[in-house]
Amino acid sequence: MAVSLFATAGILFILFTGSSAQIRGDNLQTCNMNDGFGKYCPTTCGVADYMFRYIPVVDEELTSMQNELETIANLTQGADEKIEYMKDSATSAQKSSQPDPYYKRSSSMLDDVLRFEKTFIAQEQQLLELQSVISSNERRMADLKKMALQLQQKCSQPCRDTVQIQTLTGTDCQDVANKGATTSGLYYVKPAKAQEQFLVYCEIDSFGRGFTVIQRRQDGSVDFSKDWIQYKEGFGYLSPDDTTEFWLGNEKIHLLTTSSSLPTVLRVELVDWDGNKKYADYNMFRIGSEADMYRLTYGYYFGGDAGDAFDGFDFGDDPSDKFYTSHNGMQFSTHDKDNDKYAGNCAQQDGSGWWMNRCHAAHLNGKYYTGGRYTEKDAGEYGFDNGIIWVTWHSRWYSLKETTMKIIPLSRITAGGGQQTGIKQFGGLGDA
Ligand SMILES: [Ca+2]
Repeated sequence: MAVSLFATAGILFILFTGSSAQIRGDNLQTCNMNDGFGKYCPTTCGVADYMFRYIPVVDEELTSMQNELETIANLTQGADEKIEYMKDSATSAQKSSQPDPYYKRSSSMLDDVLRFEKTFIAQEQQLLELQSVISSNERRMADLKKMALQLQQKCSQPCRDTVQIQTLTGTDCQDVANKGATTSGLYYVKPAKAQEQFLVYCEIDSFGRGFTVIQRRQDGSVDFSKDWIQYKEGFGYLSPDDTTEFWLGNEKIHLLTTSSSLPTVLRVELVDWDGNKKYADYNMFRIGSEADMYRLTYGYYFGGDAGDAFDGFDFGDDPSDKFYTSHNGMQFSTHDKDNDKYAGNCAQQDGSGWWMNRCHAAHLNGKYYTGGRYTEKDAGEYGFDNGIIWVTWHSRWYSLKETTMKIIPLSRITAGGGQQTGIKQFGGLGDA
């Protein structure tokens, strides 16, 4: 009896721990950088699917619990009858006032009956408690089912658990475009030096230009305060429709910019909170190897209306400002790997990974500030300018709304009629 009760309690315990872990959403745990690019975080569709998969298991557990309860109920009923029978026979034994042996036996039997009755009452109490636990559990199950149903209704469209990846591949997005790809989206590329292919978002325009996007900010949904390994491998999410934020990863950017002897142009595109768009181009853009701490080098500023923030900026604090905020030749720093030119740790103070000097005039991996303007007080513990900054356009206390960093071979950047075309093309607007 007791054994069977404990077993029931055990099942209940498993059910409870199981269901609470489920509510929290195990899927979230798997949605990290190790999961690789190209996968969405669990969508509501994914959660609904998960819950529906889970319901049959719980149903089964509930059924087996109910069976268990029925067995117990049967046992107690049997015991009930036994007690009645024992009472009856004890009474009849007393009534018959037979000589001692019988009376002794029946009185010790009565003691047994009393003990038995006590246990019985205690067990009945336990049963009641168990039953109330079960019914509250059933209520929770019903709530869960309702929630799952609501979630499913929200997913009126088919769930997109997998991301659409284009079939063409190449050494980079320009190569993919040269092979005939005309649609922006996710492609596998394999630069000459790469051991294996990896996924990138290719922005392909109507001039057949294929930009390989290496950084994207647009809504602050991804935290860019990450460590060395994360910046090395990349983080955030790639999406086929350019709706998500990410850092492609220093290793991949290194491979993309050093596998070919042809010069690569970095195009920086920026959008402020009034919807204004500007850009800056840098020719012969290269990111060194990890041994050289992913050092940034470029040949020269190639133009653009956002200004040359990579060259540093004279903030007016000190004549050396411009020198110490330039970025060409700087190694990459993260909070856990300080390669900057500052006595302190720029990346730690600004909560980002970047080619820090002492510290920056351009800072596109900075903290996302909705609305743009922020102050020393907003900047937390250290109070430095830690927003998304391009200081030749907006001040360091203005954080940009959107940024894109993308690369393309120099030979293709002017396709379609020079820089002006580049501006018009920006943001997917218009044709020449
Ligand atoms: Ca330092």
